[in-house]
Amino acid sequence: MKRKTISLFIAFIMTAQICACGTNQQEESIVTSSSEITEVTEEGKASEEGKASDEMSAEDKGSFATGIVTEDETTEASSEVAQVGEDPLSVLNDEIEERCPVTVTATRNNVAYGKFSHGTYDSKTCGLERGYSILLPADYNTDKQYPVLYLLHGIFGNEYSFSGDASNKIKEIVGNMAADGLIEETIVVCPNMYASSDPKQQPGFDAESCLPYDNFINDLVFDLMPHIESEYSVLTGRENTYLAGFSMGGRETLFITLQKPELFGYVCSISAAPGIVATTDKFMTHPGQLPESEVKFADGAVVPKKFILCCGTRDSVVGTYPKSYHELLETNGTDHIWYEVTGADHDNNVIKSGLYNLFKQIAYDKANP
Ligand code: FER
Repeated sequence: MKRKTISLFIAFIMTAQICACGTNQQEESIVTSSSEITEVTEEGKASEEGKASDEMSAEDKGSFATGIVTEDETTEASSEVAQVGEDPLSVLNDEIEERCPVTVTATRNNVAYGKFSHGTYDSKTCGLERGYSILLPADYNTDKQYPVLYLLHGIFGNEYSFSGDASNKIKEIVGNMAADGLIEETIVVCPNMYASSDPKQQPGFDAESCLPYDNFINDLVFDLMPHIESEYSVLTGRENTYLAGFSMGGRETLFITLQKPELFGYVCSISAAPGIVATTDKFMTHPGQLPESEVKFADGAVVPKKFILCCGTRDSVVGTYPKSYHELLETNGTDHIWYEVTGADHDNNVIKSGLYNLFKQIAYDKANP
């Protein structure tokens, strides 16, 4: 399994570099009107993937967008039934746990999980109608208002990357933690982070192809967040607005948080990709989004209550870049939580862990105001 994953990974890198191939589904996903919401199923996703690219399989693409599948994760994902022995509130503390407990990722018979649907919004930033997936609680009801997590995918991903990958256990983590009374039922919005005004532009490992990712901050703040806040019954303000992302999405999570720290109460940058500061890694030379001295919150800024960065100790894609961001933040005096997931690669184990710890911090703060 591991060997297959590694060879797929190498094959994918070669494919991506040689033909800058098209995995982008933007053209598919931006044709509907802004009010149209359609349900996305796992099967629906699979057929969308099939259309998206002849050159790259869904598994290849998923390796980057939502994480390499590891044996470790497959084993854990096979656990189906929760064994909750204790009252979750009575054991709640604010300690980081490297692994998301199986009781939190398990599918429970007595919990109704949310469903992903798909919507579009008018992106003034890109001059296009753009798509997003949204996980609404099972009993979503406009009489209530819900906190929102914006969750950003990896390179070559799109708004279907998380909704189409059942192994990241997002539905279960949010649903179980809400069912246990730890967190409020929460809406999860998964955007397409490639904010280009040219629908034909493709992501790739070169500076120009990465610019639309860096432009997502504008699309998020000026277009998507106002759309979500007007179309859905959401709680606003930073206490109720969370940001997380994986890899390329982890990098943009870090960038957006440093630029707009007042907008998000809880943040988790998972396995963040290189490029925040100038560097050359095995994929490309990055001009850098910020000088090293600016990898910090501005003096006097309103900042997140919890700002988490994490990464696997065996990350074969971004290596120790997340750790270097932690060290820069520390040098520059910016408060954050840093932890590593022992033995984890660039994979869903770290995604599950990051999301779990993000919600655990939210739960702890809500219980201890
Ligand atoms: C890079 C290394 C990794 C990079 C992006 C990534 C743009 C992203 C990986 C992912 O999203 O999984 O040099 O440059």
